[in-house]
Amino acid sequence: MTRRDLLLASSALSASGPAAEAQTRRRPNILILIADDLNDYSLLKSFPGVKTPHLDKFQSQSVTFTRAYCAAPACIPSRAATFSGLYPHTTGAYLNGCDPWNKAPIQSAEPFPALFRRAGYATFGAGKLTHAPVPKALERAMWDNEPYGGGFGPFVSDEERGPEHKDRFWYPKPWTEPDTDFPDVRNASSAIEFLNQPRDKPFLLTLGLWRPHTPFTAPKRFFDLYDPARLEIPVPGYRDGDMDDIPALGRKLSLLWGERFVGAGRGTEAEWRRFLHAYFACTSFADWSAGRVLDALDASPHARDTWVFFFSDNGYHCGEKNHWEKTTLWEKSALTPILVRQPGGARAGARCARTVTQVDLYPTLREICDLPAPKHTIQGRSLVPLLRNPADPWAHPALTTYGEGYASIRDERYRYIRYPDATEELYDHAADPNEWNNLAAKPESAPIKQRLGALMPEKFAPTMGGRLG
Ligand SMILES: [Ca+2]
Ligand SMILES: [Ca+2]
Repeated sequence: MTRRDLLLASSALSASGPAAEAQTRRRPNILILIADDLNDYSLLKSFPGVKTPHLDKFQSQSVTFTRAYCAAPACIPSRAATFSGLYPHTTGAYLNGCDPWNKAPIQSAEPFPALFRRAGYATFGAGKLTHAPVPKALERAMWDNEPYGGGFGPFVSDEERGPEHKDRFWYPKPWTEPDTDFPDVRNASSAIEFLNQPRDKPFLLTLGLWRPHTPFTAPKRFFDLYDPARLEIPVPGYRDGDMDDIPALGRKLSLLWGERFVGAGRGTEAEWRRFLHAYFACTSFADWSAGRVLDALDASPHARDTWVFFFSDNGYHCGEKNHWEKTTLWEKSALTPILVRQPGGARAGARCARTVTQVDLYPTLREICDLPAPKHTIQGRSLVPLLRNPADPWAHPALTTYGEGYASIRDERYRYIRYPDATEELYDHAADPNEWNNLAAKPESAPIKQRLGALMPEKFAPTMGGRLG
């Protein structure tokens, strides 16, 4: 057994080991970096030329879960599921605007930062975390500090946008004012300050970045990394006529957001290039922000005993399936690769192709840090066996939902989608990674649909409310 294996084995062992042993061995630190609306273009190199040098380096040190999916393809329900360890179909937190932390059953759940804190960890949160109001008492149970969010800005002013651009979220601009105009810069600096302090107990540090989410403002140097005239248009996953075999409810999801930037459908080529340019710039900006914190960790006394997790709350369309942003049940919205760097560099650079979800993160963190049982029963499965051996058997397809009765099941080969009116889509990723050919109506698909359909929720909790788009 190598030293790396021993390190990993010791953390896995402690979950079942005697309490006395756990008390004498200091628990590891945890650093969690959450990006907002970052898709797989850079992490899986599915779009050529997106520049993320810091995450590339971090990925070479980490295990990448290449088939990791969000529980819900929008900020608030995705984060509610990740922080609570509960799937949306069991809580009703499906949509943005649903206010999950003030309603049963999530209001009585113990989010993982609160469990860490109760177990004796120092906890520090900054940036975009739950992105929904958390009652003060619960916030105090979660964090030692009062987490500073900061918001989506900076935005381009009304005067500069002009009356023809009403939506301040959809006006890209290379920013020439100071970097500190960006909450991501200020929050990363506060995380770095935290890392540079000596600690007498283990810590959980969670930093939520606001980019690459709109508004597409980023320091100008990140826009300067790209020549919009050279970006690939149409995007690699786009195909004319792709919507022809999609049920009406799927087409309806596709039109959400569409008119905000380019009008329904493709818009013009110039608008498409402008969108991509801005998204790539904001992606490179998020990469730089993550890199600042990772570099600070590696230069700190905590580098050797800290696990690092990186993921985005949801994926992102840039014109694939005539769609912009997230809020669909297709691969582009659901895919959120998870990167995990283990102390000692175990399995550095490995890729795990098993289908996992962000709901699996809570039980994973609990096992790694040997935490006591949370106050509520969490769902998901610990990823520790896959971190030890990325090829370990794992017969758990990933579930993504977006509203009552909207469900998508992904196994290592297929994606099966079912809408509330019983219309369906089925895609074979072995032959069709862009999900262009809906096979649901083919007679030979029946046993596949039956097998995957049996894994969908039998019941959907009543929705907590919110909005589709
Ligand atoms: Ca998001
Ligand atoms: Ca199609």
